[in-house]
Amino acid sequence: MSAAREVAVIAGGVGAARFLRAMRLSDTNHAVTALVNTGDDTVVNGLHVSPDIDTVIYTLANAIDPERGWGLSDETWVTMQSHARYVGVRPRRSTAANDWFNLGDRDMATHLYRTTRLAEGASLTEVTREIAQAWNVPYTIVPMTDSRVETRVTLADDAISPDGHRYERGETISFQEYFVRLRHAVAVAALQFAGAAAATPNGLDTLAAADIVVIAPSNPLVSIGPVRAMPGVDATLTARRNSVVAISPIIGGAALKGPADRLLREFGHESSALGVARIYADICGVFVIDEVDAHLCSAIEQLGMRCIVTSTVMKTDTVARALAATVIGAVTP
Ligand code: FO1
Repeated sequence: MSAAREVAVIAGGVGAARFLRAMRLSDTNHAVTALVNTGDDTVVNGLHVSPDIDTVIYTLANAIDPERGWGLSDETWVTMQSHARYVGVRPRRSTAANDWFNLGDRDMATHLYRTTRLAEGASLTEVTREIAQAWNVPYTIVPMTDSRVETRVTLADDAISPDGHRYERGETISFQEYFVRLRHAVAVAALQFAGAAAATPNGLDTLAAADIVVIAPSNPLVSIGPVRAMPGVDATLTARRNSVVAISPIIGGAALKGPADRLLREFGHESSALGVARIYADICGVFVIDEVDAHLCSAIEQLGMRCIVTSTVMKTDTVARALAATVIGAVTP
């Protein structure tokens, strides 16, 4: 068992949540702060939803639905199904009775709590702390900012969603419309992190002072990208680059979940661990890749990074625990 360390984890959704759970499984009581992407946040049926924060909290609470990777297990969908009554009377441009972004009945309590507390004047940081406490999460979960930053996606082609909504080429839509309504099965021409340049990032002091910073195996463009788009984040990481460890979310050229591989190609990157390493080369000194990508190690090291090869697919607790130990062990105290 290694000594407890202060660890900051820059986190997106499912991959990050699984890595944070792996940290919990490892034997040592590290003091972990997760700085979580909020570019995916959305308002659904009047409720403020923070998908990545909730995925992290529910996973650490062992309450996540393991198949979907989002929302709660043993969920019911009565409220969702009850929207059907109102769909026919909804004016054309209204977002009422949203029936494509699925909020389970139990999950909805979280969004009701968050929305009410925000309306009472609490910050997203405070509300997130309260929600994490309610779920007995032992780590500090912090939204990347309390300012509003919105990931927006510009479509490269005309598209039609499975529920029949038509989108035009060049149209800019919210991240959740792209991810959920269009099932990220459309070409993307541009990404924007609206509000990021003017946002105040949370946790810059933690990013500077932690013993280790981990960039979780999250989408480098749409999960880690919004965090990096805020002032001071890249500079803080660059200044301590040798103790920043990133885990590749791309394994054997593909993402385990989500559109990371497709987006990398669309934005001119290689869809490989090497392609991700190039994106992180300025801010990160240690890059962890899966065994299937071992042949990429020397090219990654030519970027001036240390490359570590290990099992990164956290299918079993044994693999997860070993990955967490390898990542923490990569930086000497
Ligand atoms: N993902 C889906 O694919 N379909 C959904 O209907 C959906 C609903 C949802 C509700 C709450 C929540 O916290 C997450 C939800 N997600 C859903 C996941 C979410 O869109 C993605 O995890 C992220 O934004 C990408 O990291």
